[in-house]
Amino acid sequence: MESNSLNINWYPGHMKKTRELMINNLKLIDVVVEMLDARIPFSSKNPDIDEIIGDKPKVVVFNKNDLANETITKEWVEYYSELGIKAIPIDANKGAGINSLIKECQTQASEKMEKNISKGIQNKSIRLMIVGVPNVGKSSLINRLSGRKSTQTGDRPGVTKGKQWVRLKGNLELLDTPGILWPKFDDEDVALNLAFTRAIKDEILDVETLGLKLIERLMEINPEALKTRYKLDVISDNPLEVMDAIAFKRGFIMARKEIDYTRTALTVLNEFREGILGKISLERP
Ligand SMILES: Nc1nc2c(ncn2[C@@H]2O[C@H](COP(=O)(O)OP(=O)(O)OP(=O)(O)O)[C@@H](O)[C@H]2O)c(=O)[nH]1
Ligand SMILES: [Mg+2]
Repeated sequence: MESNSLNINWYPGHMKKTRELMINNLKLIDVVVEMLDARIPFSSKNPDIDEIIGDKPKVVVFNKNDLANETITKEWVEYYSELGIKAIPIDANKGAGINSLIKECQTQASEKMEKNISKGIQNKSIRLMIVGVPNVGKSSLINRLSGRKSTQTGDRPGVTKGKQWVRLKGNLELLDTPGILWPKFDDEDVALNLAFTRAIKDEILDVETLGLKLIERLMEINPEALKTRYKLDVISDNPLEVMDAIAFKRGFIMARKEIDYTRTALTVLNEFREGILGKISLERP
């Protein structure tokens, strides 16, 4: 599918290696761009990243904001702002928010640049690194910032030997290998959010159950989206009945009038992921 890293198993040894690589790369970096999914800013945040970054300047981006609820994204920006952290909603595919991101990186690095100048160091560029969980859009942002069509394949932790820097406008340089972070594991809701948005593979649950769980979640946060998209007159308060109703409306019925649950589940999951169900955020601050 989209990428191999969906199949990464985050066993402890791998986490330790990734962490060490990240800490080594960080020594070269002036500003960290921490990428979160605008639909799930809590669930898509790596649990250890703040400790790894330490007091290095950081900018948060809420990516895939084109798929998120605008009002809820504003609440998240506000919430981060109260924590003293600048968060910028972006769409790495289409480029919305990219200029604000570049500006904020320059702002974050200005203290360091002034220090350099006072030490007589001139023209040193600001070095950035993007970090985030799988599938959050790191490569898309790198491509967007660098204006290239594709980043190298094999950009996995431990694979890259020499460091590649990409020149950006405005005195910025970007490490072209992003830091792929492990997601949170401990909480079922978080795991579901990550699976709904494809940060982890579907196989954490069978696809039918995952689809049913998504229907259940949408019934809580946005039943209108389900009603409108699947032309349901009334919506039952039983998720399985809602799933059946969707299957009937779509004609996902097999021989002997059995419901094709796999197809129904995949349809709802895909239509959520592609934004066809609407701009839906799964988490509020
Ligand atoms: N709608 C939407 N899709 C996006 C956006 N950014 C990235 N995507 C899509 O999300 C998927 C993953 O994007 P990548 O850039 O490959 O993500 P990544 O973080 O590099 O993923 P890994 O390399 O697997 O860790 C692709 O299908 C992108 O097209 C965005 O802002 N909006
Ligand atoms: Mg990538």
